[in-house]
Amino acid sequence: MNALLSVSDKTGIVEFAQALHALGIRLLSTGGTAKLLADNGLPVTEVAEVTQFPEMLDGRVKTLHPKVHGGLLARRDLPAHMAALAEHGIDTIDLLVVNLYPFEATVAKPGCTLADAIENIDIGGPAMVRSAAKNWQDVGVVTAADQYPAVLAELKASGKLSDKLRFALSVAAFNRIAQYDGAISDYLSSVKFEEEKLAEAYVPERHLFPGQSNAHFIKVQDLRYGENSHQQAAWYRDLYPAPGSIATGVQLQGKELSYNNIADADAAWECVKSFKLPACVIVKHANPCGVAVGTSALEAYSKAFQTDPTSAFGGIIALNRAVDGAAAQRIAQQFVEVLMAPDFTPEALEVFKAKANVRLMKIAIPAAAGATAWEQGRNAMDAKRVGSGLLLQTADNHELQLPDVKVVTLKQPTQEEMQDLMFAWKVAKYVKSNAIVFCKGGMTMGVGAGQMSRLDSARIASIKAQAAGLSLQNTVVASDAFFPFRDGLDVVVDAGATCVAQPGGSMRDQEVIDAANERGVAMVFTGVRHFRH
Ligand code: 93A
Repeated sequence: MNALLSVSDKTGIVEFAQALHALGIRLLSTGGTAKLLADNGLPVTEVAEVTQFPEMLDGRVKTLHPKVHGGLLARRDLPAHMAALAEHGIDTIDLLVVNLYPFEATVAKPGCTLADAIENIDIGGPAMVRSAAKNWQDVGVVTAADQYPAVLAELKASGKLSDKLRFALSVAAFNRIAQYDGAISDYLSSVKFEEEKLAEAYVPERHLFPGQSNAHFIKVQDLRYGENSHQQAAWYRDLYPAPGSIATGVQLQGKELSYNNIADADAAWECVKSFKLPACVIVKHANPCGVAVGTSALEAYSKAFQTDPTSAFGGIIALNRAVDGAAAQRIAQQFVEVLMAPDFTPEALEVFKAKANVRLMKIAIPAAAGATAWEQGRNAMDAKRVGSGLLLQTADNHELQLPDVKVVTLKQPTQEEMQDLMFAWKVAKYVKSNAIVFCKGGMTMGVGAGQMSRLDSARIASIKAQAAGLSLQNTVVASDAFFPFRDGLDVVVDAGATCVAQPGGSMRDQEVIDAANERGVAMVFTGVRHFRH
């Protein structure tokens, strides 16, 4: 059996090659890899010796030779193929171990020039990987160090690789090539071609325009079904997932995530990430049914749960602080589908061991202020499928700042009310329109979501508060879009709100301001709208 080893990342390659050698496998290798193996006392044949052709053009042409590709591509079951190999003195290559020039790492480095990037486009490596992966029935193709143990295990057990493993390796190989080519196309597409600047370091503006960058998706997993059981589904992530986005999460335990789990988890996670204080968001059917901040994970959860315990049943829960034993014990008292947090203490994990179905997701909280939107874990773009088309927009990443809030009534909000208004406004951004969100003391008191009429959202919020045994007296309220008439304002004031936040901008703003003054409540304009459909 012949193995060809040609790796840029040489982690673990010596040990792997030693094990192959011990199994009687002949080692072929390229310049740098061959030298490392020889330095470690392994008998290795240089590819140049096999091809009878020296590596040339600074290594650009090392393995691009019929003696290599013939050995990889020949079908062992076809006598004509084997006769051709014999005629040209070509040996089969049965195991290919390749990892590619580090293109992604190179372009991620500050100071990388276009020339550096180009030099790190591997040609011969992917060519061999494709040859071997195409001929998976006869060749095992290893493209990552974490595949070494599985390959060795089978070779040691039976002296060959199973069909199943060779096929899995082939799929992994083509995935890797797609990812690699995606990275190259992504980088090059973002280069603004200015001849005089080509030698300068170029930091590509990634993640801005779909079609131009980050337009490559990698499958995370197939899903059992889609929104409903008769729909097929899969989960894809961006080639460069934003740190702290749910695509970067790790599932620690529990049943497989479903399509709806992932969509709701995303809604909960995006919302909880927006708070600096310990916060908890409980989502049902894409809407928060309880959001709160507190002094700890336990307090934030307990408050969030109070908003709407009925809806919280089977909810998706996100916390922006580690879940400790106390919080875990309290959360475990309710039926929970998914629980997300940046970490779980060993005590918390112990609590959920007894609830093996609960899906625990660990996701990092990304960088905060000062970082780019992407570094803060937010998508730059939003997409929605319509008919046979696609609607694209930059994501709603607007964050309201206190100085941008304009008080428009005679009555000023108190400091406490202002804090609650800012909290309510943040929550309203994550509630489907029309959104009406009553809050007090850093927790939601009533959420009206997804109604065709703003009045109905206000009424529903009030009915739900009542059902949860909460009083809306002296609450603040946020409305995701302006009140077109005074009636919406009247409904929320009748319900008990003393302070209202809305974007403003209606033709009848004055009528609504007059109404607020007449009713003796404070009102602020935010100047931004947060429709979410
Ligand atoms: O420059 S290449 O595109 N041309 C080739 O013919 C070739 N063959 C292997 N790059 C090529 N490789 C790559 O060299 C492999 O994919 C691997 O990443 C690297 C290993 O080189 P060395 O063994 O000299 O360290």
